[in-house]
Amino acid sequence: MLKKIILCLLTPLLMGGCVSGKEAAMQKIQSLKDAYADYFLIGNIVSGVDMDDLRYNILTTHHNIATAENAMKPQYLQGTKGVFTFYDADAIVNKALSRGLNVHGHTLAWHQQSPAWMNYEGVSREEAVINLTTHAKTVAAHFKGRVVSWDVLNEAIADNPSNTEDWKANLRQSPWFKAVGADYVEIVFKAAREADPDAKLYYNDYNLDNPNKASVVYNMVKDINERNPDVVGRPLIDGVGMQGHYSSHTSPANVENSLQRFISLGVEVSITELDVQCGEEGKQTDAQKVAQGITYAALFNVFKKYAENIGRVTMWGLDDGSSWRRQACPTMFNDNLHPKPAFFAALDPDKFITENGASIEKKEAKQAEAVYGTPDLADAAAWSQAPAISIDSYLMAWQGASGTAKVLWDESNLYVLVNVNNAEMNKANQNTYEQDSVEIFIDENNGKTPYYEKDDAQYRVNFDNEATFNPQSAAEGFESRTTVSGRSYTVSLKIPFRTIDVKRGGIIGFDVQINGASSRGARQSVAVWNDLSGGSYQDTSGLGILKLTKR
Ligand code: 9MR
Repeated sequence: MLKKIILCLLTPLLMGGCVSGKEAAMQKIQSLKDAYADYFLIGNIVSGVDMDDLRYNILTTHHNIATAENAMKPQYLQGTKGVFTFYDADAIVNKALSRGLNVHGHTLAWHQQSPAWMNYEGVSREEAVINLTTHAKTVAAHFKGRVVSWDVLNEAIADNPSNTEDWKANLRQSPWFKAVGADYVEIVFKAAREADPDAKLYYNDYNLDNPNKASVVYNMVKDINERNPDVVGRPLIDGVGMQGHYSSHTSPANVENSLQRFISLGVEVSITELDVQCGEEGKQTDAQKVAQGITYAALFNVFKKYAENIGRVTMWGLDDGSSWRRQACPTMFNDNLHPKPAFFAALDPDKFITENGASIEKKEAKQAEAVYGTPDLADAAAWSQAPAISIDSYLMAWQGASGTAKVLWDESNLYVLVNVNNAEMNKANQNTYEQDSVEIFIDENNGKTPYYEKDDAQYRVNFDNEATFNPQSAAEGFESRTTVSGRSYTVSLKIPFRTIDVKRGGIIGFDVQINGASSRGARQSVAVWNDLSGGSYQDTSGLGILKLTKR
């Protein structure tokens, strides 16, 4: 007991409360920022809650740059037109500086967390430009000399871009875009450069491991910098921020490909909001902790490889308990502020992979059969010869709607019949994937690529027979029907083959997903056949295998 009390007293404050001898020994840990001193800055976020000493000590022990999680967003700095409220943000920034941290500014323009007056529906272009530039210039000037860099513009590109060559066509339909047009991007960067020419100016976005979205950002930065090569002595956009809200299923190869592309533009790249989801309901199994560690390790190995062009790697959350995704335990420290395996993985990736890599088992893809035949979509009996596939592996904790699928094929199309049970029949959510709906994923060449190629597509049909496609061009020749009975519904789909010749049958990558909505219109369950990654909408490597046979 005495020993434990002494240990408690000796355990440095930063370790978070009274711990056992074993834990205390384990916690005499190396500093992450020191381990990466020769590579890049290590960052984390600060919010009001981080201002207490214990958390702040962890922040300064392991990091050398801070981002305000919310305090520097437009809503908090200019909630009322013309009234700038810098008090909280100044307190955060000044404390960070006084404790030897650098500060990164987040964010001058965003479609979220911005006050309604700034870019309301129907605002004139002239007024919107004034609002945008006044905010950007005033805020950048206020923090001049205190921040090293800014996320000038956050999340301006739409999800699932189609024609990636035309970046303007892929801009999010945000209030700024609607009021000003595509040139709002340049306008806000120019305002920031004018107000603080020393700060590095970043474009920041999520899902940039998705090659299609990365291509759009690549084309945007390339175009803007080619047209603005010398704005106060250098190209207008200094850097691309890859947010890095990942999961243990994220492909490090995708992250690396995007990093390479951005670096080839001659800009700096930073990982700006890194977290790795791997857990449910705020809990992680031991296997999940290791799997999460493996992903952190693989990612940090990629970052080390490109360190020359990486400014910083910033984590989005000091600990699971305060993370915006606390249910999925995505950070390196647990709720008690103790380092998790993920921390040690980031600290020494190779060691972690050597010690733990073998324990990650590779799952074999499930296989199923599609029977030759051309059905009438209205006649479910037409699928009676095809074996049923169970769509009942859940991605979320809630075990909601599930079902079975049967597949037929002919020379032109795949025909899928999905029977869903236990559904709420809710389509209130504007996100179509949060409605009661089924999704079919097709990888015609079974290439199992960590991104979508030309032969890959996703088809979603809700219980009310409203269909959405990714890419949109997959809609051509597609047909579907639905019938509803109580809490069950049936979807039959005709999906044309787009890139392959299947005269003699063959093998394709295939999966089915059933999205279960709650009665309040939010996604509450996801059941799949094979791919448990949750990433089949952009990565075909986890799909099951469908054999097109003639009996
Ligand atoms: O972590 C932030 C959370 O506290 C806010 O409620 C949320 C509001 O949208 O924003 C979170 O931070 C986001 C960041 O500013 C931009 N990229 C996505 C982050 C997570 O949502």
